[in-house]
Amino acid sequence: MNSYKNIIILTGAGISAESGLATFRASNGLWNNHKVEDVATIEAFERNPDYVHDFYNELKLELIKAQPNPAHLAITKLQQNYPAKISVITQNVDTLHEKAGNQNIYHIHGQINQSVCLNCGHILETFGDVDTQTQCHNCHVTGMMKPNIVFFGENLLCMDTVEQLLSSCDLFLSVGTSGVVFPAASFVQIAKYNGAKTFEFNLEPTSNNFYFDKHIMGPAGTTLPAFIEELLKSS
Ligand code: BV8
Repeated sequence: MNSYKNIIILTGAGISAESGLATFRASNGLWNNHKVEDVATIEAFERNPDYVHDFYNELKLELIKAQPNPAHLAITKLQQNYPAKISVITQNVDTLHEKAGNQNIYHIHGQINQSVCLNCGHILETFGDVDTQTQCHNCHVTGMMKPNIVFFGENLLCMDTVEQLLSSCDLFLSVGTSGVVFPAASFVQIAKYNGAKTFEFNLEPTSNNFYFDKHIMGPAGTTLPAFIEELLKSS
């Protein structure tokens, strides 16, 4: 194995599957019995904010109980022992990377324990319920809180940093993502173009096939720790 200086680990719902959390596209297109387009679009939120708030308040109860699995923990081990800049770019809104002690985490699709005030931009951090009656702690306006989740049709968060990281990346690991949602699905292409070695960790090859140097099949809770052990041995 080479020695790397700028590592990106892109994660999707698959890294949290072994922590008991549902992925998005494994079931019959329903996600926690809701259609994604009924809850994860800006139109859905504008049409029925209470319905979307209820969905995310319910999801919070599930995500708060989940514990990190060996895949999340292996990332902490790598960050603590491998001499490189190691960034976690996650599409997940759960906080399992934080719970595992990962550092340099970028939630490009937002975070379940955050709501944003559409009036003043204040971020409210809470695992408690938020709804159209919630008053902003900063501007004190009521009814303007939105889950700090990037809905379909909204721009991603942290993209300036992500673009910088991708420009100098020399090792790109994609873990548990189907490569269906853009622009996250295009990150491997950018990394590859910039000369990175690219590895995909999934149960099956995904639509991004072409851009990966190697596909490491199997559950991430097994494959990622094994890969990281090898990387640490070689450093
Ligand atoms: C954007 C928030 C610019 C909810 C999410 C029309 C108008 C506007 C935009 C578009 C449009 N048409 C297309 C687009 C682009 C759109 C898009 O990509 N659509 C897709 C569906 C075609 N993207 C956007 O809208 C993005 N914004 O483009 O802004 C813009 C703005 C205006 C107008 C034009 C452009 C916003 C994208 C973010 C949407 N929000 N989530 C929430 O999370 O609560 S996306 C949602 O999908 C989640 O964030 C999730 O993380 C993400 C990706 O899914 P995955 O994580 O990959 O999960 P999935 O279930 O799919 O796959 C899991 C994988 O794990 C599988 O491969 C499985 O095999 C594997 N696995 C399972 N178990 C394991 C495992 N692997 C290893 N081990 C295991 N144990």
